[in-house]
Amino acid sequence: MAKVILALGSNLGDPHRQMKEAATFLTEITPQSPVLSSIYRTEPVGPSENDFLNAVAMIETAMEPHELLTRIKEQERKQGRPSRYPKWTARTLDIDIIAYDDLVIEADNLIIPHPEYTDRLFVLMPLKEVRPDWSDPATGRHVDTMIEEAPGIRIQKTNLTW
Ligand code: PH2
Ligand code: MG
Ligand code: MG
Repeated sequence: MAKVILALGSNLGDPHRQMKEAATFLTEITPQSPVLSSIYRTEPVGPSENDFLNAVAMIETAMEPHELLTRIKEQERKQGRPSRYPKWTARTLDIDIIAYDDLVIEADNLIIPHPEYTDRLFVLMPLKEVRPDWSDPATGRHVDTMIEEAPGIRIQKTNLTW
């Protein structure tokens, strides 16, 4: 079984409901319950107007990375996200594979670890909750260092429940 870190985000179509549906999906594809961070309200990075809800989940899965990606894309579509989608626009649900064990891969459609999470507080803060000991498998940088060096955004832990 591989330990996989996923980042969840939504800023369209009742984001709290979208996040809860995503968590239900994760329980369906894994034998053990996912470990979930708190839900954060975050300032959009990029041109999107609405605040996001963001969180991190850690799952254990026997699925290979590409198979997992296919299941995730299916779920994003089920939750109302068109399959072709301009980068950066508002979205009902985005699930990104941040890391898969300590694998480092660069395929056309899948780069692991995720190439952009290292300077995104909306991933790093919830990641620190779930894995306070986290170091990036590609660079070895500790999550605390990445948090210190990431550009500041408005980010707030909420009391929203899963
Ligand atoms: N996702 C993006 C672009 N910008 N900003 C926030 N706050 N949260 C996100 O999840 C997010 C974003 C692209 O996937
Ligand atoms: Mg994505
Ligand atoms: Mg994303």
